[in-house]
Amino acid sequence: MGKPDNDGDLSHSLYTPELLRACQRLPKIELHAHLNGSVRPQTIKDILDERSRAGEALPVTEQELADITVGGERSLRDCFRLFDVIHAVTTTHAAISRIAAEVVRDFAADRVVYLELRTTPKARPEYGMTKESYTQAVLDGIDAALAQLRAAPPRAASQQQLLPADAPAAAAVALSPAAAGSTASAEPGRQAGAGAGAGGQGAGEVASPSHAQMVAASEGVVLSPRAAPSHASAAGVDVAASVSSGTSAAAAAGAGAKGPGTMAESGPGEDVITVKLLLSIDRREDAAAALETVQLAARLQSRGVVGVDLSGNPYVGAWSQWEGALGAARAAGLRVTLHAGEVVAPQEVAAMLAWRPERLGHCCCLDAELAAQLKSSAIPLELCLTSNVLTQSVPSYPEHHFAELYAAGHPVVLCTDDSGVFGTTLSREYAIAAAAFKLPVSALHELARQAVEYTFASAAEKERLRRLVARELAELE
Ligand code: 6MZ
Repeated sequence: MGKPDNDGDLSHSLYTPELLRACQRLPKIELHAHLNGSVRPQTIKDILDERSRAGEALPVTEQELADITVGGERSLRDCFRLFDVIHAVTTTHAAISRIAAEVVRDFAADRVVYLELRTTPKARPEYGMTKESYTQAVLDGIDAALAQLRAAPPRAASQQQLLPADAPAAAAVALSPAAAGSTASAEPGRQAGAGAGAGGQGAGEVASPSHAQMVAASEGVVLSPRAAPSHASAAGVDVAASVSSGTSAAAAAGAGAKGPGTMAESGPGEDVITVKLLLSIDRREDAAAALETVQLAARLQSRGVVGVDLSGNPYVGAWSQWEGALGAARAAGLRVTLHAGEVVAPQEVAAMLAWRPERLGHCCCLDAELAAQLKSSAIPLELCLTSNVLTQSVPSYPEHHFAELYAAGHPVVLCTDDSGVFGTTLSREYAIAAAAFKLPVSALHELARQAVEYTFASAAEKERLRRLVARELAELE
């Protein structure tokens, strides 16, 4: 599991640092990101260190830890074993809040202006955790990150600077799979203090390197210290937080954002990241457990839960198990997205298409008939290039079905899936798409623009996002 390979080099050779930088400047929409799959590898290490210092027996072996931190190509089956390892580490509400806060800040740092994060509520009585308390911890972490981002000084998009590739890499950290097996780490140890109400910060939020940092380091791109918070130290500059203040973080105090999903109606110049939450049903869950998740999602709509996802090991479970719960989600006004066709499963994909979810994820392994049905359905598709290549669901970037669907005009949105596990960022996914499918800058802009239409945001929020994305793109044109 997790054998280092040269995929990082492969994608590296696909795009230039300049292209990556251009993609980092785009205002982007992320619609398919799993919380625990987006965890910073360093955070897993930190949590283990804390538990070790507390004298606890560690739940993972050295090898399993290396699998998380090194990355690289792994089969889908290995991927799901890796998620079990991550879940074995992230057993406290504090850890869950911390991860949620870091993930929000990482996406903001990557200039994501709207994030639909998804996670599987977990009932773990042995840790005093219910599905509800788990989800509250996630929401608390999101709130804490938003509070911190609101407190950061607003910066116009045009002020954000990326230093040239040959600038000194003061903040460079190499934990990335894109660095092909490098284990070097800057071991940043600064306490970042994520702001009021941070459930996860009680344990001390260490400025572990974000995916943006890792990708930037591997590309020789240095995120500008100019954007760093004034308290950042040379030894551990939290570039994630710093760049976020230059992207969507200008949720100026008083913008009125009240938590995830309550992005304020802000005026010109006030750029905020909006975060919504989807609750995932794990394919290992039976009908009753799936319904519990749906009911929880329905209760938490006022806190920014907008939908339900079906995900998990595609070799496990059957569609009939969850259809009832998904129907209840729909009846409660929740939107539904389904992982479909990550492996060959024609009957299931046909049933999913017939059910007509609001969005689908992946759809890698469709035969010609199903592919035609997908196209005629016009159901927007979340596509995760690196995830699909690394898990061998598709043979290579240029052969990814993005090309065919995009050419056919099918609605598609680029997403990261599991930025921690696959060592990627949304900017990097845009750069890979641009290079692999020879997309001009104007096409990237259009992809970013169109993504707004596929969000589960309300009509008013979509309108606001359209304006925000248009304004930021206009600054780049
Ligand atoms: C299907 C996936 C996935 O929910 O604990 N997950 N499900 N296909 C994928 N492609 C690689 N990647 C992640 O995040 C981790 C969980 O998300 C789902 C799996 O159920 C995994 O356990 P949360 O936050």
